Amino acid sequence: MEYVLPGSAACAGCPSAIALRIVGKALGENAIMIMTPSCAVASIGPLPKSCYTIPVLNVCFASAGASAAGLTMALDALYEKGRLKGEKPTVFNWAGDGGTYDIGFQGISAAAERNDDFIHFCYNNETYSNTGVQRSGATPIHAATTTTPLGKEVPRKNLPLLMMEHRIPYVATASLAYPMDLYRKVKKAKEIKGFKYIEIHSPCYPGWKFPSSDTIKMSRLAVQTGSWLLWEAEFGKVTLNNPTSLLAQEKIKPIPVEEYIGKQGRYAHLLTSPQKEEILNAIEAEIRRELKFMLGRAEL
Ligand SMILES: Cc1ncc(C[n+]2csc(CCOP(=O)(O)OP(=O)(O)O)c2C)c(N)n1
Ligand code: SF4
Ligand SMILES: [Mg+2]
Repeated sequence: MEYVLPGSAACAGCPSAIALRIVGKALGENAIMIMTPSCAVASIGPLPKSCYTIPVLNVCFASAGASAAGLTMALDALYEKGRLKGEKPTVFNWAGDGGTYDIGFQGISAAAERNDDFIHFCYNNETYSNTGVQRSGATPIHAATTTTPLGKEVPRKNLPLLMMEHRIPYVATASLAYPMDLYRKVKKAKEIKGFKYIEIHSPCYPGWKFPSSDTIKMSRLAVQTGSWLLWEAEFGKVTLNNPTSLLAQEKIKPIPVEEYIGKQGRYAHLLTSPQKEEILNAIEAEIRRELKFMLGRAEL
């Protein structure tokens, strides 16, 4: 099964398209996708060459939580009345970080608290890419965007952790550089009833300014430097996944963060700054703190 056909209007090497292909293979064709405004919507392409192969509902930003909740409940009602038979389709949201962290958060939080039965996927490219690379709540500190031209001054939110604190059955983070880990997590989420949240780190070359052929390389460096952590939580029980687990236990050393940041034009101002060493040290200290914090959560 292919969810994304040739004819997609996405940029070459688009992380959303790559991620959706993997997710599609794990979910199978019995699924219904809801999308909020984003590159994923803009990528659909003009009819008759639209690129997604399953039913898609395109809803407004604020309503991802409510739309998926309504859809999954309507399906449940139809099964209860005997008007539908067979396996219930997997209902899932496909939303960006803007749609998840910021504009859609209220409805997503409400659906999580109700434990509505769907998967919310956030492909996190750390900006509002579709509208010209504005900062989002997921943009990391110091990254330049069109609304933070001198670099963002505050850190990103930790949304996967916030979602876990909704006491939902399943939360996971994933990376395009570890496709089998992503595939396994989606398969697992599909089998669990209730609200599931999966966030996929999605390096986006036009916004981050790296060569379009390096999407996967950048994804891998994010994990190997400890800038993006791989973990999952079932009913609040956290498990760190490799290589994050090995980094957290200090069995392997993180790659210096400059190897990752230095390859992205959005940090160019930082690399020529007189405070460069101080800032890089602070970023690495924060990485060590987060690894320690997540290891502590895993040991609870
Ligand atoms: C309520 C509302 N505000 C703003 C917009 C304009 N808009 C469309 S896509 C987008 C950016 C979405 O960012 P994200 O969810 O991260 O997806 P990406 O573009 O990065 O794929 C914005 C601000 C809109 N469609 N609706
Ligand atoms: S801007 Fe980024 S997320 Fe949007 S289509 Fe291009 S690569 Fe994909
Ligand atoms: Mg985005």
